Amino acid sequence: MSFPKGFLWGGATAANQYEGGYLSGGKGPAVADTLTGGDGRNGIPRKFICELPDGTRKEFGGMHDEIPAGAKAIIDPDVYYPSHVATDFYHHWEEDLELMAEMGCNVNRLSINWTRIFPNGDDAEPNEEGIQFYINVFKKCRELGIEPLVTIYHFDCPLHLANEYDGWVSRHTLEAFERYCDVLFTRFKGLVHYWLTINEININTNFMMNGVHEHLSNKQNAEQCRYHLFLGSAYAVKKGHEVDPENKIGLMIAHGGSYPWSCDPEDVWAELDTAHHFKWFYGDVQVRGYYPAWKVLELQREGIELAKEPGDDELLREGTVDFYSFSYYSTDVCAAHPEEHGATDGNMHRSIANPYLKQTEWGWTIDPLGLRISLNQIWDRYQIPVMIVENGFGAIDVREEDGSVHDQGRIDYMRTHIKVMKDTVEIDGVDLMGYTPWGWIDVVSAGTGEMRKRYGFVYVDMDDDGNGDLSRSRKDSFYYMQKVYKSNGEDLD
Ligand code: P53
Repeated sequence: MSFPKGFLWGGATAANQYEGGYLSGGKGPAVADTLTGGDGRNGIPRKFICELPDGTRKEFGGMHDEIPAGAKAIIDPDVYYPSHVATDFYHHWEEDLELMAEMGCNVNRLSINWTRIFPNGDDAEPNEEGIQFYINVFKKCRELGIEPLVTIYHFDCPLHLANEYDGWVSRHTLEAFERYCDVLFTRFKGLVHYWLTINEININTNFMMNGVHEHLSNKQNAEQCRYHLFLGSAYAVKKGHEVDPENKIGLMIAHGGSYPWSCDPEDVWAELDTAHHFKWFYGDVQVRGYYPAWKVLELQREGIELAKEPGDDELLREGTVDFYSFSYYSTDVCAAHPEEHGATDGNMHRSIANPYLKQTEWGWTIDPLGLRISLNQIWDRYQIPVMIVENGFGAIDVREEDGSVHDQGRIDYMRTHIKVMKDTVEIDGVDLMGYTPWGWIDVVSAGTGEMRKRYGFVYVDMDDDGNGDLSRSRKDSFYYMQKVYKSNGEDLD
């Protein structure tokens, strides 16, 4: 058997990187709107400009620096912010959805901008204009035979909640999120049947993702943030099922495969311990409905006591997900003594170069077989349907005079990964639901804020300084994906 009939083929984006329309139609500012562009290949991070409690201003590096308590991220009118226009789905949505349909997609993973629905995150009433925007988008998707797959929360904490409430550290943010979920499920009922709760819930404890101050020095903050995210996810699952039993609601984890450096049990343990902390913890809580024993013991040892409320434990158990979705880009190597193997500080954590694998220009390993390994591990562990909701090749593209883009590297990346998916379905029997490669159309990079790091099958004319007419053109990979999708994954040559 090859890919089953009805397999979901599509593409993925996130509002904060794609939509633009900053403050249009009643939208409020999100943390993502205060992040500048960076330069990933030259180690220049994205930045936040913050106002400190003493009234002075200071810049902090996006993902890694700690934002001190009381600091508030601000928008400086003289600075360029890539999310404000991004690649302007807000004004190109009809054209873009038609391109998606032309490519043969039957699913569209996109996220809703929380601040388009609630401009401050916790307003008394939702913003009708924002709701209507998404109703139009979903209706158009359905007309085109495309099933929306909606990420409820993708790196877009409302700025008000981040600055005034310490983001997801606060129960107030969780409660605001629950009201946001209520609006989505009731207002989009019948238009949307597939949902993801919290994007990459496992890389989410900093200011950039979740408005958390002191995310490094204060472990209590990080754990409390995680706890609230789990409750938010569980609430979404429970509420979504109540409003419409047809809803299928999944978790979303940055999966990142990992290997031990050697067969030395010390290295094997280092890998398991890393995987437990980096990803399995998050899957275990959201699939099983409770914290694993090792995590409970770890919190006790470290003297961290989560602030809980009555009913929380029940909610976690009742809000377990219908399917496991994840992003997969690359794999890492773990060792008991990473410094002995030339470890460097990677995008999210220390990593060791794998001598068997090539890397992209941004230093991400290219590892198709690692995807088969991950899919099998997830399926073996949880026995619920699995979906790959991000995967792709971030690279510099050159648009020729005639609008064409010859992106053979991306085609090779897609072919090798889809071939492995086929083996996973045909040979391993993994219950794989679908595939939505990241940034099917060019979007702003989350990690670096760049436009030049492109993933799309559709090129968008926009550069790192905001120059470009935003016109769309089909890359060679567009025609390749069209062939793959229209043959239900049979024609991969
Ligand atoms: P970019 C790393 C860093 C930041 C976000 O990443 C990431 C990752 C990798 O897991 O996660 C996802 O744009 C994310 C998307 C993002 C994509 O990876 O830094 O869900 O928002 O664009 C690719 O190349």
